[in-house]
Formats: sequence, C-alpha cells, structure tokens
Amino acid sequence: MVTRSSMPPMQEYFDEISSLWETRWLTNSGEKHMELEKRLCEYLGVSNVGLCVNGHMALECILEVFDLKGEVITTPFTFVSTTNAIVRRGLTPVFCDINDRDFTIDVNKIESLITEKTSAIMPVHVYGNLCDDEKIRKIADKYNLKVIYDAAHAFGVVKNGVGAAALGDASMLSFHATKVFHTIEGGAAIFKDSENYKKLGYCKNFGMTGPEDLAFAGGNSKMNEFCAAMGLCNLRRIDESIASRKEAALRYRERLQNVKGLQLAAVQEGVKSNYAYFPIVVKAEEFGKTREDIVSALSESNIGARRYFYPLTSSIQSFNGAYRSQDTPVANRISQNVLCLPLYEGLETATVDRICDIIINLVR
Ligand code: T4K
Repeated sequence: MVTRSSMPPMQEYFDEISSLWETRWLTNSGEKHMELEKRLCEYLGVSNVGLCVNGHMALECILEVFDLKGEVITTPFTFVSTTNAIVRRGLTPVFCDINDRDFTIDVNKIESLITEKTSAIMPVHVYGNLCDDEKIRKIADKYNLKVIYDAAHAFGVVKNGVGAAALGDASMLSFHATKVFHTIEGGAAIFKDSENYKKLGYCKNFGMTGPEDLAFAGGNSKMNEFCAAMGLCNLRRIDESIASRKEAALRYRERLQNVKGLQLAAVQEGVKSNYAYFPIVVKAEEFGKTREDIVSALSESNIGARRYFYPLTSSIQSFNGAYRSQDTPVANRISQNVLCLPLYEGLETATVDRICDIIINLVR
C-alpha cells in the first residue's frame, strides 16, 4: 500500500490511556491533550500549537480565526481538503500554478493574481517540500495579506534550523493515520501570535468563551484524549520513524534517479526532510510507458501506488467549470503524470527493490 500507519508498542499505548479509566475525562482539553500540545511546541520549535480533530478542521478554524473575506490564492495541486476549506468558509479560491522542481506554488505567478479582494495566500508544502517562504512573505507584506500554510505533509521538516510549522501567520498540520506523525485522526493549527491560539480555543469549542458565554456560532473541532495519547506515544519514536522512511526514500532515489523519463522531486538545499511521500513524474514519451502502465504493473503484484494528486482540485464538479486546467499548465501536467510509490516506516529495502524492478523492467 502507498503507506502504512506507524504503531507504537501496544502496551505503551495501553499504559498511556489507562489513567483515563480513573479520570473519566475523555475530551475537551484534557490532560493528554494539554501534554501533547506542550510536547509538540518543544519538538516543532514553535509556541502556539492548537490541537484539532483533524487537519482539515484545523485549516477551517485558521480561516475562521482570521475572519477572512474575499479571495485566497492557493494551488490546485493538493489534497482536496485545502480547496474545500477555502470554499466552505465562504471564500473564493484563486488558483496559482506550481513549479515543476518541487511542485510547490510558483512564486513568480502569485503577484499577477492579486486583486483588491485578495485576503490571503494559502500555499501547500506538497510532499513535505517547503514553499519559498521568503518570496511569499515579501509579496504578502507588500499587499498586506495573511500567509497560511497547508503544512499537512511537513511535520518535522526543518530549513536552516527553522521548522516548517513556524512559517507564515499560521500553519496547519495533519495528524491523520497516513501521516509521518499521527494521532489516528487529528491535526493542529499553529499560530505566530498567541492571541490567535486563544481564539482557536473558542472556534473549536462552539464559539463558547466560557461555560455560559456564547460569543459566536463556532463548530466542534476538539481532539479527544485517546487520539492525544496516541500522539504522545508516536512522538517518542518520531525520529526513528523518520530515519526508517529516509532509508527507503534514499534507496528509491538511488534506483530511479537515472532512469530516463522518470522525474524525481528536486532535493531542497538546506532542508531536513521528513520523507513523507516518494513521488515520481512519468514522462511517457521518454520513458516509453505511461503512469497508468506503471499503476497496472504494480497492481498486478498487489502494490498500491497512488495518484496523489489527481485530479486537480480546481476541477471539483460544483465549480461548474469555473476554472480551467490550462490556466495552471504545470500543475495540470504533473497531476496527469505523477505517482506516489509506497513509503512508510519499516518498508524494507527488498520491497523497494522489488517495486523499482517492476518499474524498470516495464521498459527493458
Ligand atoms: N491537506 C493536505 C495536503 C492533505 O494531504 C490532507 C490529507 C489534508 C489537507 C487534510 O488533513 P486531514 O483532515 O486528513 O488530517 C488520505 C488521507 O485520508 C488524508 O489524510 C491525506 N491528506 C490524503 C493525502 O490521503 P486517501 O483517501 O487517499 O486514504 P486511504 O484511506 O485510501 O489510505 C491510503 C493508504 O493508507 C491505504 O492504502 C493504507 C494506508 N492506511 C490508511 C488508513 C485509513 C493505513 O495504513 N491506515 C489507515 O488507518 O486519503
């Protein structure tokens, strides 16, 4: 399968949750929740980590905290959650193209999309590749826009000593079962400003500012204690887990980097990766076979590679064709040809080799 959830030793998780039978405090900012927020601040090198029920709702809550209106510049090459969060908050997505080296937003194309209605830029650190924050920040400052990162894939990624979660006015992390670090379901909103962390607390708890104070119509996006406990266990082993992914990812790179017609994501200078995904882009004319041929060959051997991200999120049916894929040509081309190969903690070199052999033998 494209990925496999990391699991802590069973007994360790049981020990972690056993106190819940005494306290019977199962959700609403309990002990485990508070401890995990603190530990994540330490690990990620940030100050305001607000846990949420999942990454998607964390993103919606961030938009709610900033009370944004109008248009948000984002990319269509992402999991549909990014676009949905913008739409569900009553905002209009404006799609910017990506660059074809690391598949993050093309910073040279942002400025021409800014109008008087633009209120924020929401780029995505796709596959854990970091966006060009320096350029994005400059543009945002010039036009007084918020920068909100979809950092669902970027847990623990560090560039020149600064953690991905520290970038932007806010960042969202996903702790879904399929992610590098998970809490079964879960996510976090990370804010530069502690006042916004406080507001998040209200947004994720029905808009209540006290037990009987109904300030606004908020939703329910709280993380429960069983999920937070899973996070505490997984965080203890996160460095080993990333090291194991690294081994597999480096093996893929070694085997596939010189195969004609296969493009690998560029290695970013100064970036300590988390090895979240291993995408390949198939250039069919050079490679001699299409992405779909590779998918079929792998699937015959019961190997589940996935087309993350296809189709573009600008093609959501309810947009009724309002956006054209030709307007984001690089995103369109990558989306039509990209394939994520299996990558997870404990993936053995022999399995990586078997997957690479199947791909290489297709054109031999
Ligand atoms: N932004 C971005 C850029 C994202 O990628 C995501 C989520 C979000 C925002 C939203 O964050 P969350 O609200 O989810 O926290 C999966 C995940 O459900 C989704 O979290 C993730 N991105 C997306 C890229 O992938 P599916 O529909 O492809 O997952 P599924 O069920 O097919 O699982 C994929 C493979 O993972 C399976 O073949 C086996 C393995 N798996 C799956 C589950 C559910 C496990 O090993 N254990 C499991 O519990 O969406």
